[in-house]
Amino acid sequence: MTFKNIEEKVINSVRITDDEALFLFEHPDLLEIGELAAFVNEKKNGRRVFFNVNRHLNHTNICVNRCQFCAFSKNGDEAGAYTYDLAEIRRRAEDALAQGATEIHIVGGLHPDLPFEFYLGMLRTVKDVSPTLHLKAFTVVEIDYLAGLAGLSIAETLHELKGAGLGSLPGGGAEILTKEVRDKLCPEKISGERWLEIMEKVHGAGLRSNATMLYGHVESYAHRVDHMRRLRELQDRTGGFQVFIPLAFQSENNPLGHLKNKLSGGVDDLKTLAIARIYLDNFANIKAYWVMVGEKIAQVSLAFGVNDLDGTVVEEKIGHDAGAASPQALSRDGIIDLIRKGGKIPVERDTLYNEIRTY
Ligand code: V47
Ligand code: SF4
Repeated sequence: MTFKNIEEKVINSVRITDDEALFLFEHPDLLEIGELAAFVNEKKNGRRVFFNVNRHLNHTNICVNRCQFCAFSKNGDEAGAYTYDLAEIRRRAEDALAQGATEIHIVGGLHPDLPFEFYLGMLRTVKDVSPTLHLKAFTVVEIDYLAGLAGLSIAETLHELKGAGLGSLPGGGAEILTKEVRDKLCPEKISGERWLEIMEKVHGAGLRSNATMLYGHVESYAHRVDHMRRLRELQDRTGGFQVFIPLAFQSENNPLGHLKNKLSGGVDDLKTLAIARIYLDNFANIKAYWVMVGEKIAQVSLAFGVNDLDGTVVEEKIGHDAGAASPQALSRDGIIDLIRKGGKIPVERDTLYNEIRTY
């Protein structure tokens, strides 16, 4: 196997194999990989780069799970544990609307006591503030938990949540789908198979979703390829994923911190984004989440196959509790500037990737 063989396949729109993706991860020439990823992206998206104006809302950090990489979750009686009531949710949604947000991104811990009604009430509250706010809410890990709370099937749970205003799902909870990594990272969390099974039902219910991959901890390159293979296979069946988002592990305030993967760093961030663009040929969008990789790597990644920079975010807890050095928020003008200075054309999108405005 040589880089040239892989390049030839990619240029001719032939799907690359798992072994070839692994070869790329081990290939020392970052710029060659980046150039190939940029070629694929240019063919799909030209010079246009998406962003959106959104606000994150983490309704509670109290969680019955103890994922080893998570610095956000707390026990109910621990200092810093919190749960917002519906008045607080309303206030934050009103604030987001006033800032021009088109999306509220809601995820939180698996709270031991909140009833299913609370979650329906939370969605209805945001929709009551404005029916135009798109609700991208709950990882499939939360969907599984809510179904248990409500005593409903996954399909029934999704139906209830949709009725209350759910518009799509974020891509969290995927971590690395491979069992041997998951056993080390998050043994209490649903399995990789269950994550995929629920995601398939989400897509079957007519909801679009995103897909993430948490990297840079205890996994190997082969685990990353295995993770992406499972996503590519599901995408072949459903077409329901909108975007792939690699999440760079932040190592502070969590039990896995001392194991910070020797592979991770700026080069690895760019390589991972570029290989995702090349390998995930059935994903339209590859997102650099500036919160985790920082604004500078996010900007440079636009030359490595990336066409989406997420959004304004406003109040980010999950990465910052774990030591992320990025700011809490970017303004709309700040993202536009980042994209323009990266030599690309900024396009504001809504959550479902409809264009709102080209700048
Ligand atoms: O599933 C938790 C990750 C995820 C850490 O869909 C960590 O548009 C790094 O999924 N270091 C939740 N990552 C966030 C998420 C997300 C973020 C932005 C956009 C979208 C989208 C989804 O955060 C969790 C986990 O993989 N995470 N702890 C950490 N220490
Ligand atoms: Fe809970 Fe999610 Fe943190 Fe795991 S990652 S401990 S499920 S909040």
